[in-house]
Amino acid sequence: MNLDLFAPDDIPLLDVPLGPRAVVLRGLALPYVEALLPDLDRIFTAAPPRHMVTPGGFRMSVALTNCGALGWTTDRRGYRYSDTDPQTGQCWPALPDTFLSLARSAADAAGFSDFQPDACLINRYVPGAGVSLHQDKNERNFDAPIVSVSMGIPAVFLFGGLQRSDRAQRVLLQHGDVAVWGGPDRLRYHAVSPLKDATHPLFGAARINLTFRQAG
Ligand code: MD3
Ligand code: FE
Repeated sequence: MNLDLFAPDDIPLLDVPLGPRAVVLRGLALPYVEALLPDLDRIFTAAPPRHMVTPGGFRMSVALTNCGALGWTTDRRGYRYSDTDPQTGQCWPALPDTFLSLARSAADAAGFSDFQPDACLINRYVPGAGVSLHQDKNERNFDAPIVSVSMGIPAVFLFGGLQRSDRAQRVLLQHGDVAVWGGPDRLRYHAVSPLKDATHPLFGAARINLTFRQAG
């Protein structure tokens, strides 16, 4: 057995098909990361990541922002997509071409041609931050896939089924990994375990996740 293929706690690091239309494409984003950093920086300046509150009143441990025509937000009144940043009343920053070409080549590689995202949710995690089990169901069109790009320190991703109680698979998502989900896997429950302490040469003690959706 090649032990290099396994993380210390036996999480496989190979390309794993997680479902009929769900796959992790290991390292697919690596050639794109350097070129998108200046765009990411501009977005963080115009619309800084912030901790939002769920309808239940919990402050999210993840800080988030958006780029694109629509941005995902939450507050006491609910989850929704909005064409403006509630913090400034301004449009979200545009979806940069560097982001778009990465999202489209990942969708193509997973067999989803003609992916046209209008929303990119940007999550920033620090050690200890995570996201509890949920479905992504605020988008108008469930026919389009979701493309998720992981950068910075690693995270354990939990990939469940269509019922909250379904057993979840664990997948380690590392810098440069891209996950694509669509079709029958589009509404599967998923979560991110609280991150362990770590440091990444480009991102420091942080994980940045870009999630591209067709929301409108
Ligand atoms: C699996 N973010 O923002 S993205 C989210 O790593 C979110 O920041 C996680 O879940 C993160 O909503 C995971 C990957 C993802 C997105 C949508 C999915 C996985 C999915 C929909 C169905 C199944
Ligand atoms: Fe999600």
